[in-house]
Amino acid sequence: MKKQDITVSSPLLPDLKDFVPYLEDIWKSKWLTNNGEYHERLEKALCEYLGVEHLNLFSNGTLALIVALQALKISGEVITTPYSFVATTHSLWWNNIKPVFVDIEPETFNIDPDRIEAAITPATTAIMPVHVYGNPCRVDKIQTIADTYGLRVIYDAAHAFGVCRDGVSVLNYGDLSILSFHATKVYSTIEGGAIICHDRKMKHRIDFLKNFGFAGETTVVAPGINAKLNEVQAAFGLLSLKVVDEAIARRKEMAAAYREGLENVHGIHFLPEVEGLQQNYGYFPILVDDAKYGMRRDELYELMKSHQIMGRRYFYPLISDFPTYRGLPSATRENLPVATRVASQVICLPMHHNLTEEDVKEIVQIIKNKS
Ligand code: T4K
Repeated sequence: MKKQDITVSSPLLPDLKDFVPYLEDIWKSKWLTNNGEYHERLEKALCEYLGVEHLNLFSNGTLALIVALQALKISGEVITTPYSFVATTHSLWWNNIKPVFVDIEPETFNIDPDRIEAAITPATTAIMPVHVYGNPCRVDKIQTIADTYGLRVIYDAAHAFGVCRDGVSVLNYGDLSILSFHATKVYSTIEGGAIICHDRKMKHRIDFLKNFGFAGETTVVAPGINAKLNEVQAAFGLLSLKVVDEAIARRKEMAAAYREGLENVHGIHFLPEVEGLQQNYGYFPILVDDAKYGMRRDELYELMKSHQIMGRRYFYPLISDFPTYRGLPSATRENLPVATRVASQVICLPMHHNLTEEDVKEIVQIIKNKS
């Protein structure tokens, strides 16, 4: 039999036979979208599961980011990281906001809070950090800076589903956090996302903004957009919630197997396990230090591909290197040395609940043997 690709991610699918009764129910009710019953049930279930007070579902994480900026009326300049998926910075661009890139920390690959103050100008209104790969930013330091300068904080927490430190969800920090429920994520609604906020008034404002600004049949209170999640996807999300813990447990085992297999490979580095952190094991990034490893990152990437192992170079190129952003004064490589190095060395290894011990062994062997 022909070998199948080992993909970087694989969607979490609820049991099809459990989905059928939900679909029958939706068909019978003929209520397909616009804040239906399943939508309401999923918002409640996610609040409970994640340990947050208010959550608005969205049709994807990118629209959640765009609306979060609208909800807080952010303008001018926003300080952010170049080491993320393009959607982070695109959300600023779509709101006519100037991104200001700040370098990342080598320990976490998250924005370096010690460099934020130097990037603040009279036009700065907010900070948009990313909990990259689900590893929490230094939230206390970021909040202290925000409080000192009167700035808002919007976390792109697209990777941070279920991540808790000392039992507290990282989604409870900042003014707003956004999640992505894309098919490639630990938890998914096929496409989807959410904004987490901390008070009912803000929750209502976001409800309006994601539904054209409607606050009643004939009342439009803001220039909103259409970013609603439909009933079929909400039902899929309810069922996925039942299997997500099992999938995370499986990912944890695979991450441990990678750690064990790769710990003594000269020139291959990975992020350490952090005590007190409940992770979701969404990604397993390695850094390839070519001088020590004896092979360049892109050569290893191609070698893996030749074995049908589809790692991904998340996040290369840096956002600041894309044509839209590279002309910005903060986009220079001199301003972003750590992010530039990490982006040139990173490969995210396949990481999902469908991976087998044999898959991990094979990947480790290829990395060890360089052949
Ligand atoms: N902020 C951050 C920090 C993000 O990482 C993202 C999204 C966002 C914001 C925006 O959230 P969304 O608007 O997307 O909700 C993927 C995802 O499309 C994207 O959601 C994600 N981040 C980004 C990191 O990765 P691609 O282009 O790499 O995905 P793709 O289609 O190449 O899929 C990767 C692998 O997954 C495939 O080789 C096979 C497997 N796969 C994929 C899909 C879609 C499946 O097995 N089944 C599938 O249905 O972007």
